[in-house]
Amino acid sequence: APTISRHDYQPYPYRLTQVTLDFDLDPGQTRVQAQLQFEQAATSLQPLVLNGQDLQLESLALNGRALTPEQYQLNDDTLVVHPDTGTFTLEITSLCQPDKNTSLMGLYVSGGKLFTQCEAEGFRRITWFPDRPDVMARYRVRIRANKQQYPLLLSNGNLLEQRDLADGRHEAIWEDPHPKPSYLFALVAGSFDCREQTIKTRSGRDALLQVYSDVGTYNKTEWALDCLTRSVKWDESRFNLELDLDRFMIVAAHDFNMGAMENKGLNVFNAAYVLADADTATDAAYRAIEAVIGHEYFHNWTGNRVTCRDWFQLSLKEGLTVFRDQEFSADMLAQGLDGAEAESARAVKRIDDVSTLRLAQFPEDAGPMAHPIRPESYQEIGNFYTATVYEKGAEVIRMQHTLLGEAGFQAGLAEYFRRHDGAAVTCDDFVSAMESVYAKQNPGKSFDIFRRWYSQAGTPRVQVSLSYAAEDQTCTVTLRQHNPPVGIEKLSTPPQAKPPLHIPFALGLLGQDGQALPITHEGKAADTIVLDLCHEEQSWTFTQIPEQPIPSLLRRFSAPVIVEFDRSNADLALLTRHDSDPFARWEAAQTLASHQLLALVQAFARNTAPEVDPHFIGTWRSLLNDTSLTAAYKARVLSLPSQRELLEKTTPMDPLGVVQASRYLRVELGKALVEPWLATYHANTDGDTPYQPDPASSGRRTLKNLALNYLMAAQHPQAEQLALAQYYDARNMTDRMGGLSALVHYSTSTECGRALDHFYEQWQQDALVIDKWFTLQAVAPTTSVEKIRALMVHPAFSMRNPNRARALIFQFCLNNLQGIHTPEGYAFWADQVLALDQTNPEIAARLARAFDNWARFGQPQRDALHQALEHIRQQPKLSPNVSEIISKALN
Ligand code: B3K
Ligand code: ZN
Repeated sequence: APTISRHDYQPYPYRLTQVTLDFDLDPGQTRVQAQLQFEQAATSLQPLVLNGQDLQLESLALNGRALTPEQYQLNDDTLVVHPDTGTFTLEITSLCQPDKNTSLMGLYVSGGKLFTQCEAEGFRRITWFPDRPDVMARYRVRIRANKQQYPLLLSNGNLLEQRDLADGRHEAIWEDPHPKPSYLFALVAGSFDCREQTIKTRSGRDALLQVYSDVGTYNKTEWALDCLTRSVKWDESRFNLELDLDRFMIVAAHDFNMGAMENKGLNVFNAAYVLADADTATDAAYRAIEAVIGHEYFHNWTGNRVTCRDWFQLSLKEGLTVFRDQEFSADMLAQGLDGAEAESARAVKRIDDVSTLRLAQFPEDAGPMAHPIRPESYQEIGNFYTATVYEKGAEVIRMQHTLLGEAGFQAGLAEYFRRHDGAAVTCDDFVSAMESVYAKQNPGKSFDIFRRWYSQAGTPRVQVSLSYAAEDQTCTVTLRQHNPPVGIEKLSTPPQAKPPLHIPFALGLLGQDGQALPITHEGKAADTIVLDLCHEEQSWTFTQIPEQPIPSLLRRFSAPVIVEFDRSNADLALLTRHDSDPFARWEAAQTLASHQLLALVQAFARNTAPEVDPHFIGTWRSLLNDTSLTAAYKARVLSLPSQRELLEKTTPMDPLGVVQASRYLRVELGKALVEPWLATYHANTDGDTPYQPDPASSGRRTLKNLALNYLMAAQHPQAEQLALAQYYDARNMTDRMGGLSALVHYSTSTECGRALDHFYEQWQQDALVIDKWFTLQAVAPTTSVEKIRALMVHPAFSMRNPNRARALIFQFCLNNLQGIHTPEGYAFWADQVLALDQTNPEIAARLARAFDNWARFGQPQRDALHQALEHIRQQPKLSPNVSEIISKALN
């Protein structure tokens, strides 16, 4: 496939003033009549190039006159027309086949209903069109379909008319008053339950909020509607942004490639991010639903009102909207709290987000797919909905928030909307709006250096050194940044030198007793200061520091960088006990745990006796007994780094050593702390209180389940009984899964299999719960490829359903290190990439990325992975999606 470069952007030579679409829906063959009104935008009349894919052209007319095949060019994926007037109407009739569409892009069938997914380039599967985000138009849509099969016909905007037709058909006419790019178009048809509520927006307008889901699932949409209502309110109160629609709809689909889609006024969601009740959804699912509903709703301003000029600017909307949903979730956790309590509640969210960043984005930024948050080129845009564009993009927004402060950030955002409302713009436009406020706050300063975050890939490393002069009570902190070459940059000789970035580095100092030492910086004294690192190396000297301090570094994770600072485990232990920044405190505990785990990996590699440092156990014990910590926070602090996180820290990567070390340490921590784990387990059991997904009680459940896992790991004589009782007696899915998961991970008895069978019996009608059943087995340490293959022929398994494929195949390939890092494992992975590629290239390409870091493994994994990648590459007819990933991995 050809490579598309950011620098080749050309404006479209025509404006599109009106789009009228007529749909004659039929799953076998849907007819679409499009009427497109164009207006010349370039200085001369140019050929009109439209995109199309898997369409059959029935007829084409220009200004009411039918065109003969000699008058246009119909190519594989474009249709070229030659207008002879500046203003003209093009009428296109085409056919598509929703029930043959397994890619889930464009118009497709799921559960007997019809859905669309258009971002990024799916609209071209619906009709020929200028399918690019900078062509915005008003849409009027008429949908006709069989009334019994499709009683509900939805599209964007307002419902103008609905009436019955002959032959059992009916029609609905929708009009969207807001001009939009084609990627925000949506259509849904089928039979649904609907939960709705009318709310008043801040200016006093009525808005109808609706959640549509499968018939029979009305009882599972209360939380979703509540999340939507809170999202609307929050965007008003925190961001001063009001809903601009009379009607806002969310529809749940069971087959969906991603989490959800922010189509204007008609969000289509993966059902996993809509449906929840106490019996079927875990606390984590409730929080995820809140985050995704928030995210899609917030896109209404950041993405829809102001959209992207081209797909290289994707982070303009995604990074910003992830930042907004992260803040929404944090604010929801901290609701009703203030001071240190609120900060600790927010830190829980920050910890989870930073863990995701390190797990998914840091490796991406160090591997063959490394790209700046604003990529320079791509072959398939579907491959660039990445952790870098989303999560690192959000960090880049967060740094601007840190540099400007909350009020300054809000002023910058207001300026952004003042300048660009209704337009399709670039990341540079966003930074310029923010910079206008920054320059006012900081005369003479600019974002010239900051902007490099948009063009530079790779995770910066920041080396810290600190010197203390007792005689004059000064402390000098030196920060030095490196931006090593990554990805394809490594191929150029000599490797490209990369300039320094603007890194806001938050810092605190602790005395030897753990108390905060205030720092005077820029005329103010504070416990936490933010240093502006803009050069390769900079030093700051602080006065009136009474003793040799222990630094607390990169508080709140103020920049997406790796800190390099050698320090003793004793200092780390002090930070885990006393750091007043809850993020940095967690970080210290994680670093201690990593040191311990890496020592164990080494011991196993050298065949020496594994040893656990008693001080480490002591630190864990004191954290476990610390009554000042909330349960949710405590659960984060006492969770060991995941196996995948640890794997990233081994050089060369040693998956089996990581599995052994992780297991060993969990057993030892379980045994050494049996009493406090048991006490913690019982103290956090909620008894008869009815289930609520609130932060406090869900924090207790997380901690209780963590305790259960440690007890199971230690093979405590009561543990299995506790787990079984918790599983069978549970009155909510969090407890039920907690019990079952502990059994699946640690039990050696036949009770585990019985519980799994019981679970299936109980929940076989509920697809989202059965996904969990597949996942549990996929990640169980005893699960082999053979077992996965057996599960794939289970009647409930289907490769066509992305949730199911993710639950079993992706989970096994990504999170079962022991099972996948075998010769059969790699062959299995390659087979599944190829199988998925036949039906759903977007999903296949995601799985293909599982081992793009193959070159960092030790032997024999490295050669075996290379061979598996080569095997994929040699197949004829790879999709452009998979082909881009594999060729970059093998570069
Ligand atoms: N904007 C969508 C992404 C859909 C892309 C599919 N190829 C989801 C989101 O970020 O809100
Ligand atoms: Zn998004």
